[in-house]
Amino acid sequence: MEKADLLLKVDEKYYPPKEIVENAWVKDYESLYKKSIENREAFYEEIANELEWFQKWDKVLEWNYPYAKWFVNAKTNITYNCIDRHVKNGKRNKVAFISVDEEGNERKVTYGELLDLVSRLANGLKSLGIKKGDRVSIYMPNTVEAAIAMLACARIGAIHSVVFAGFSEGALKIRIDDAKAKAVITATYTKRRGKKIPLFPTVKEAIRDLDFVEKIILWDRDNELSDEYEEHNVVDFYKLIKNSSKDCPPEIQDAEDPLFILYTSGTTGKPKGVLHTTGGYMVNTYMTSKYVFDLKENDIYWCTADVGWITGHSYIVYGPLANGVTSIMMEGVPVYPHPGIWWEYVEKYGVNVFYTAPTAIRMLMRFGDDIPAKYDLSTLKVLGSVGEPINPEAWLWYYKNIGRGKAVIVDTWWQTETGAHMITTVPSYPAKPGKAGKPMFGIEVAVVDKQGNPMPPNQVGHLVIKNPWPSMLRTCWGEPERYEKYWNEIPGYYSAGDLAAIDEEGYVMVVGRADDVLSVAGHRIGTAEVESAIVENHAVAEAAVIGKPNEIKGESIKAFVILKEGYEPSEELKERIKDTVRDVLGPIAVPDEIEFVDKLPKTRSGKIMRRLLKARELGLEIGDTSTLEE
Ligand code: 6R9
Repeated sequence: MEKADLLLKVDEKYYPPKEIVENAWVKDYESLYKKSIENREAFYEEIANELEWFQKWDKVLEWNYPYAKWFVNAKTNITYNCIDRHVKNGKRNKVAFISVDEEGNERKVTYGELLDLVSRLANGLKSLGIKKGDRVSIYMPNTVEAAIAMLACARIGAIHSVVFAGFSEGALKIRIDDAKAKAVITATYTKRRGKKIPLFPTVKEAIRDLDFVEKIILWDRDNELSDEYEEHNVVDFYKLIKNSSKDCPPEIQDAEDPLFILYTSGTTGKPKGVLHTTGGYMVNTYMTSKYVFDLKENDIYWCTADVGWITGHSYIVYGPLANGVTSIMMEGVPVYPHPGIWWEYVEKYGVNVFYTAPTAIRMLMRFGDDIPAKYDLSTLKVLGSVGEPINPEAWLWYYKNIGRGKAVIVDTWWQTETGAHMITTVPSYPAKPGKAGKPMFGIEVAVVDKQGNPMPPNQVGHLVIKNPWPSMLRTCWGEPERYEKYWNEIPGYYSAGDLAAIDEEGYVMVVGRADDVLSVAGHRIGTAEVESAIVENHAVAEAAVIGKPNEIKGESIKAFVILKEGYEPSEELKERIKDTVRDVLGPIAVPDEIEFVDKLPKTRSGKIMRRLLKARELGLEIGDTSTLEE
């Protein structure tokens, strides 16, 4: 907890500029928060009434611990609120997405065009036999085509399951298999650092033994595949769009009909399929986008996340579109072709709201203050942070060098499971560097011990949410027991799996994960997932993985590996093991360090005590070893 103690000392408050407070949707956080807690259902109902429903709810919430139904019996379609509603309200020619890449190519898609593309693809999916409730895996570059694919599924009530395109064959296969996807939507490749990274071959390999996958819908980016190439199960994405009708009435979805599955790392080797439903997710992503980013009609908004993560789902696709703003989507990395590329685009497009991750900020910081100084960043008013704790040094750099003291920072804490922001300050409220801040409207949080007793101010404990909320996960796909665990770990509360502390003024500081989940460059990676990838290398008998503090990535991965009889440790073997992890899981999960060992510390029940490995590695107190085997 040394790092935490250090952070707790940071208590300086940064007040927002007057213009931001005066123009904000939420001018008085305290009173709106109070109102939202005094009558939570009335609060969410008021927000829900800003959106369109084919039929209104009988009841806002039906809470049958730990199962919730929000907007009971209401009917809507999220794409109707994200697209049709704006087209109907005179925004047909307003740009919805500006899809850009590393080379400065851009593609603008208006709300009218988006309606056309999504409707056609939706009809195309129907023509392939995909219907309401079917699962469709999406393995796409971070371009507007990915958003179109997601929205087309949502239009017809098919459940999308986006898999981050940085994942490799093994990770993709597990996800397609678990969801029993009927189709996979993919592209020939994605672009990164000027290189084409093939996607289609990975999909073909991943589905080789999965006979329930009936179709691959392929975005042939360079029209390089000839007609003969189209086998009976491969359909061309744009041909399907072109050949389908543009009239596709949205499927009437119940508020509780599933919208998507998104896999996230847990404490076992198998990822959890977090399930989100329609109505509550729509209301909460709409509300938080509006209030936390203070989105206004003419704002240019840019979230640098990838659609493969929850941040991309909620804050590239659904939340911003529900608010009808113009969003930028970029395919590529923040440092290519040069480390000022993001700031170049902020200037070029006049970005007002910018949302990124601490790992990116720390990386860009290293290139120096001169780089952002070259650009006009004066349009920025809200700067968001997400994915991991932002250290005060990075916070201040972001504030000074990007916001130039004129923009506010919102440090948004939330999870795949929560669907939307849970803890953050709103733009009109003073922020403290390194502390996410205050609970969102309708949300009550606490920091407690394992029994659920509240911790005194500034003491680190388990972060819990005390009430159900509209965008909460409804279950884990096919594994209700894993869902129930969130609510049973500390009875009565939702356990986030994070450690946190709350100061005397009620600002929450999230310190990090409490479980065996790593946070590498803001991405959640289960230690068990990496370990099982390592043992796929034929030379490896057993492996244990820990996270080590890393200045840029938050955590780096170190693996302790026991080799099988007959294999000798060598540098070359380390590289081969890294290759195995890259092939199975993808580059983000590759260990930075590998150490060969003869044995691993284990509990009597055979569980690897990663805590001990970590303590030894970092030269810390070993702590309780009573369960150690020997
Ligand atoms: C949105 C997202 C969730 C985990 C979460 C926590 C960490 C996210 C944070 C943060 C401190 C923040 N996390 N935002 N920690 N401050 N502002 O990242 O979802 O990929 O599911 O990760 O990320 O540890 O539990 P997800």
